[in-house]
Amino acid sequence: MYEAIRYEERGRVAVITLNRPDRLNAITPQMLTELRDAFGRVQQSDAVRAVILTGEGRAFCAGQDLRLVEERPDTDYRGLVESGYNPLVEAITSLEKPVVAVVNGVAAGAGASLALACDLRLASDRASFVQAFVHIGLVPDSGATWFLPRMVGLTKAMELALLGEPVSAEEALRIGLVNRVVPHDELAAHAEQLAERLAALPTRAIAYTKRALYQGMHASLRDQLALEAELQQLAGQTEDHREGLRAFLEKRKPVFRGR
Ligand code: T3D
Repeated sequence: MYEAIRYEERGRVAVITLNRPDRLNAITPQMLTELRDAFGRVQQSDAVRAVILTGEGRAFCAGQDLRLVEERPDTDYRGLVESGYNPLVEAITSLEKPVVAVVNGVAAGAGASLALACDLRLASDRASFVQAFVHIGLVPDSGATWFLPRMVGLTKAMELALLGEPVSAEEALRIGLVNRVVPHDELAAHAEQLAERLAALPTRAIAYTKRALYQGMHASLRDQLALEAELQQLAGQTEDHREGLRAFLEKRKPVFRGR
């Protein structure tokens, strides 16, 4: 069905794999279309309750395919970013299921941005992050200028964006760019475990929590308090909330169904 990515559903977990390993999974227009489609499928599916985004081969993603940029006659960069990358970033952040970037290798340019747009980042100890844009005279895009300062602070974000130096997995963990770093050979097992754990959570509450946290990045305290009340009202009507309460009172583990 797809060519530039692979899409699999492993029980409650969808695994989306960037699949151009010979080009370090560099992004093409086709890959963007397929990714948007895949995240749309996940959103529609009742069965899928967590997503892994990862790369085939030695890289996570090297960003925009620069060979295509060189070849293409189109100089409408605004249009390309607005219609290609931006909807994908929004599809990930607004997805009502948790998304884990399983960063198996280098994540550069918009490839790094895709990882930043995910809700959690689990990195191999061989992973690295490069704000590569400056090396080709471009501006960090696909949300990088929004995510970076919020994740690592303005001082570090400025350094990463201006100098474009690679950040090792260990350094990424230290500065708050990733959540966890694991030995490369154990990455797949850790990814599966984490995604399974997320898939077993109360999915509606997770969706509302994502929304609250993202909106909170640019809301006043008053607006945020109002939003929390509104979302709590929604969460309070879910089956999973009732199950969580029952399980607590019955001193057993809850079995959430994502409803
Ligand atoms: O245009 C628009 O629409 C605007 C949007 C822009 C969004 C962006 O993402 S701009 C940023 C684009 N990405 C980059 O600038 C990163 C370019 N790549 C690199 O800096 C390095 O390749 C890496 C740091 C990612 C990895 O370095 P390394 O030493 O591990 O690998 P390498 O030897 O450089 O690359 C291996 C191969 O992959 C090589 O091909 P070859 O020589 O074996 O045939 C290289 O050309 C190819 N490759 C790597 N990155 C890209 C790529 N081919 C096409 N596009 C790439 N982005």
